[in-house]
Amino acid sequence: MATGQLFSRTTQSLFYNYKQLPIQRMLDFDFLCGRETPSVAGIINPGAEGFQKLFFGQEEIAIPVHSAIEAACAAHPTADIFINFASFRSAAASSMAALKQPTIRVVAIIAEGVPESDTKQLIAYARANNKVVIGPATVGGIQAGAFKIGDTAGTIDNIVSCKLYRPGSVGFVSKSGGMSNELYNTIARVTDGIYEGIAIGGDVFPGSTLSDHVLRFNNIPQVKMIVVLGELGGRDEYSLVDALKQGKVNKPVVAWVSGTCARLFKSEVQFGHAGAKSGGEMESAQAKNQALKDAGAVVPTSFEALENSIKETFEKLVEEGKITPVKEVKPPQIPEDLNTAIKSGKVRAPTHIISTISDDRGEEPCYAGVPMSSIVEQGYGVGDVISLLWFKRSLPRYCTHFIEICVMLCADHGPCVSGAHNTIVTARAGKDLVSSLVSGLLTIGPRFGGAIDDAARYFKDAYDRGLSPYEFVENMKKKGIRVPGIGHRIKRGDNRDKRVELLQRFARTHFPSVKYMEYAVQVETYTLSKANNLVLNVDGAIGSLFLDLLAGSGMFTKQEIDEIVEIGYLNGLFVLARTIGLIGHTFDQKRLKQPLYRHPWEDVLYTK
Ligand code: Q5B
Repeated sequence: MATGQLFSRTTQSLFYNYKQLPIQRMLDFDFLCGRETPSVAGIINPGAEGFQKLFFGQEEIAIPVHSAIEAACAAHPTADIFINFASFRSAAASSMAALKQPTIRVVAIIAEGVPESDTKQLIAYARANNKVVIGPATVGGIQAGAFKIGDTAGTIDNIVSCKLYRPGSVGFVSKSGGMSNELYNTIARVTDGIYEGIAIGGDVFPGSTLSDHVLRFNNIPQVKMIVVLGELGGRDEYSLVDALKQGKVNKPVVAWVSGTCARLFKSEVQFGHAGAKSGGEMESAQAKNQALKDAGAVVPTSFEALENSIKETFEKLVEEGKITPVKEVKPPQIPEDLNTAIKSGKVRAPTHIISTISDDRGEEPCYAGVPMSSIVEQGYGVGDVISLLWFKRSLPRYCTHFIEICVMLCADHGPCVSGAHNTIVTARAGKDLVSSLVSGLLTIGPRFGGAIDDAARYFKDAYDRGLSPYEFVENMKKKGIRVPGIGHRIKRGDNRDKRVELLQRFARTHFPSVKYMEYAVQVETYTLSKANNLVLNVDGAIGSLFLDLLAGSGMFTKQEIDEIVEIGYLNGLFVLARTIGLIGHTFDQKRLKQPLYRHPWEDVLYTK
């Protein structure tokens, strides 16, 4: 590997698997460093295409999303870093596909648990083709002030406090991603900061090794000293020992191999990383620290002393005039995300919707405060759910039973009524379920099924004002208004609507009072004296009986009843019920494979 710079201020990457947070963190880092172009040129999200909106400073930018690696590389030929956030199951295959792209130079693999045999193949392919693999099981790496992989260095606050927004003089390589954060901080405290930091990952076979990066740092003129953080297990550190002994590294190296505590345990201990377990003595932290020291690295006596070793090495280089500490710059302020600011109580924002009937933010959705589990466990029915979601309260059982009877009785009335006819015609025109359904629903109105609200309004007004049925009907006639809830196309005085009879019988048995319904019956008696089809129809029966339910249940104030009638809740019962039938008619037509409907000419009066 050797050679030098992996990244620069113009480096761009392709990000595999859409993960909003690490991408946003990369873009925030870009802004902090004053980059002109975002470091993520494209996102690869298998199976998805389009754009993802993300912030670049204060502005939103649209980053192209590609469904395949090949397409992304073709669209962004200058993006040469592949940041792979695939799961351990698909990380190897996607990394190999990326390595095979001529435009990709470096692949960073974040996933832990990639099979070692797969990693070995990736390493072999990368070596043979002069490409670099960072990871697996890594947080990535960073070139201060230039380019950052994914979540490296954590939050923006941490990046600012570690001065990673501008380059320093220290090259740093670590096995551990978590510990690299710690060391970014330490190095920022006692030197002029990081030039580049790489976490190679904690697997037994890392895509690139500690010595690979040390030798590379040795070739980067801006890197004046190198800090290495190894760990027990494996022999990676010995290739660095060899490089030091062979004089391949001419910059000061401060090194520490952590895991010296392993000797305190009686048996072998597996630490956090797959590779972090001491096998033989050679793999112990003590042996590796000693070997590094013998090879010429500055090795402290403990991890606590590492900070001082770094400090002394840096100050010596300054004294010798080999380092002129960089001038401090003030990074720009990254605008805080609204959600974070709200959470911390710094700002408040108006909501755009108000809702009082349901809430799905808790463990389970609630209808008017009643959790789903209670609805199921307490044997609630559709009537109870309607009473919660429409009326925001649990109504007595006879009321919810009445609602359920309304739904059942109005679910369908054959294929010839307006709604079913429209649905059938639409379904036969090849339209889908929702189109067929709404085409039928749209016929519900003042003449068909949607007279319940007006029936309730007019009957209530007439009854409450004490009008006799005669006065009421004749007043309506004078105004030229048909009495809503009265009249039917096929039902007659001698062929009553069975639904009306059933509803009346139920209400007479269970309702405390049926005064509005009795008034409607008196109106019917009068209208029937005018014409035999002017029966109390199903809309009129439901409208008048619901007035009785509202007034008699004791669950509603007068004001609430007026509001329900005024807003017009009750047509909802017909809409809800008839939806069941209209869906049935749609399925029926589809099942019967009925062709396009055309109305017969003979059934139309053509006239001038
Ligand atoms: N006349 C329902 O009319 C219908 C009068 C009236 C005073 C009245 C008509 C009407 C009010 C709206 C209403 C719901 C259009 C009906 C439903 C669901 C359904 C449907 C299904 C299902 C029927 C003949 C004469 C005229 C009119 C007079 C009629 N209605 N006078 N008040 N309400 N009702 N809708 O038969 O002197 O000859 O000029 O608008 O409640 O939709 O099964 O099909 O489940 O699907 O076409 O049950 O009653 O009568 O228009 O020929 O009128 O009676 O003024 O008098 P028709 P028309 P005149 S339930």
